[in-house]
Amino acid sequence: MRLFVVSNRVAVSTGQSAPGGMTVGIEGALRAHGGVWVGWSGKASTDGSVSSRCVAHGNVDYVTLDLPPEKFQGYYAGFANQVLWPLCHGRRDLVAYSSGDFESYLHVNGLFADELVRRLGPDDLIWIHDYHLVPLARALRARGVGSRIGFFLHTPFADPDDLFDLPVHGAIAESLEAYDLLGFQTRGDLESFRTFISRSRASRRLGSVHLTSPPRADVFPIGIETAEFESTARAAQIVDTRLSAIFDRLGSGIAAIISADRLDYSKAIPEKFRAFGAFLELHPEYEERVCLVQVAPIGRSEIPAYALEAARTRSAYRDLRAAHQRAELPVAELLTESVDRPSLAAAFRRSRVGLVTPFRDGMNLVAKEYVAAQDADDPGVLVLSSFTGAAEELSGGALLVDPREALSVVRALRQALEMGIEERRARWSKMISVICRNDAAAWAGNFIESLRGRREAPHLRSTSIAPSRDAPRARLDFRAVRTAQSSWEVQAVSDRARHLVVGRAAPGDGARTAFVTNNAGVNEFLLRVRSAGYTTELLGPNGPVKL
Ligand code: GDG
Repeated sequence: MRLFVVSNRVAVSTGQSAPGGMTVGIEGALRAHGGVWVGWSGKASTDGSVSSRCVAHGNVDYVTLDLPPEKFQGYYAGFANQVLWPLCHGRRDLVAYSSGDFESYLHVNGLFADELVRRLGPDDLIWIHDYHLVPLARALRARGVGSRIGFFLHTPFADPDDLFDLPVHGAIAESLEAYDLLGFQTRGDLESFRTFISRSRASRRLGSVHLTSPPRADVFPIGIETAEFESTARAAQIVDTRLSAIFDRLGSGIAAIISADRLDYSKAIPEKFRAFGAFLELHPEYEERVCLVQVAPIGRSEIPAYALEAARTRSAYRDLRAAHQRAELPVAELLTESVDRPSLAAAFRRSRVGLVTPFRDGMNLVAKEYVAAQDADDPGVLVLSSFTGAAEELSGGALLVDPREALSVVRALRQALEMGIEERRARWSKMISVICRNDAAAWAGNFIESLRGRREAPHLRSTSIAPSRDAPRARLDFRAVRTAQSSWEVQAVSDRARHLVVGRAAPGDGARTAFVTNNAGVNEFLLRVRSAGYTTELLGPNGPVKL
């Protein structure tokens, strides 16, 4: 079996560079199985057709396609980024639908499918990424591909009402239903997906269309390469000259507040500048003691809403600087070009606060990277929008805010800047344990295992129960595997079927609960499980048994 990953862009890796979050998870999975990564090259083809090239690194082939420019516009800048992206981020006001763009979107997905069909073998597994490629499984099925096909949505799932307003909502629903497994960042996204599909099915049933059962779907919150990012942050110098010029001027008495977002209206950068201005007006004692550093690389500038957002961002930045003129250190710095990754990691580590305040975000890897970059002895504080997927995982440690309410950001900034070392450490510990447990490799591994039809993910924790003289047959291997965002399956496998133990655990507030079913050897097992830190409940045939 080979793994085929398909995404709009491909990060062709030479193994030398330090790629970003999603890339690492995907590359790890590709290297583990051997595979192929297919995506757009970033270039237009010259004669209106598709040309592809393949570069091999180790056991991974990177296939990039040049796409015909007249179709690419409608696919990328049209339906993907002026219909699906705004819909998925609650901005139906920015939707610019045209049937021509949708045709181009389907056409380009068909071109991807043609390329894949040329390369696929019968046992290969296909993992498709993100909103650009929703129709790809359907296009593959139409070409006779019977392989397992999974889809992961990096953005939030759109509000079902908004999706239903699209003239092509039926085609979108049928495209989603062509997958064997769909993965989402949060429970809320999964629920929205289910609502959309069940309403769509109900409307299609009215037309007496025969329906099969809905596709499998689950929550797979994306992780980062935590250990690698931590060591980069610890070891790296800020070599980016623009960033180092800023940090060199920050004396020990001045704290940096850092943000890094693509310049996108979903990231609410102008609103962040305004909230920061409000913070300084309400707390003038911080006037000379903090500096907001915003890294915001510009992209998608061919789309009017992005050009407008860049202008709004620059204007809010100018207003902030004009209202808070300082002799030595500017109140804020805005870098609209990309910074190298080690410099960014090192800057995260040197910043007292990570300020991550999008209006809406599928996950937000910057939040996780900021946490991973911190010094365990003296960690900074994460201020995080409640409307990010990351908030679901990091709520135990981050200060959650509503980016539409400047005052909630103001309060959190003050709390962050005044927080003592003990509380900072306690909050950071909660976040880092989540980020370590669900890193990029675990994310990709969980998805792929699930797509292959095996519910158990790679072992994330395990303990072994040795045989004893009293119960020689009670040798049980006990393991906890993560099956979804907040659910663990506790399994114990014995040398005899009657010792099989299966249960569920919800990590919740840290209390771990194992439910076990067993008969012979159960006391030994329970003792061991408890001493491994689990509380236990014995399940009989009719439910829990009192111990
Ligand atoms: C989409 C979803 C979801 C940013 N500036 C620079 C730079 N970055 C890196 C960050 C981070 C990545 O880009 C951005 O990831 P995010 O998750 O924050 O946001 P999106 O780009 O919108 O990503 C999002 C993600 O997919 C994964 O599923 O979390 O919700 O929208 O890694 O560090 N990297 C460098 N220079 C920069 O200037 N090197």
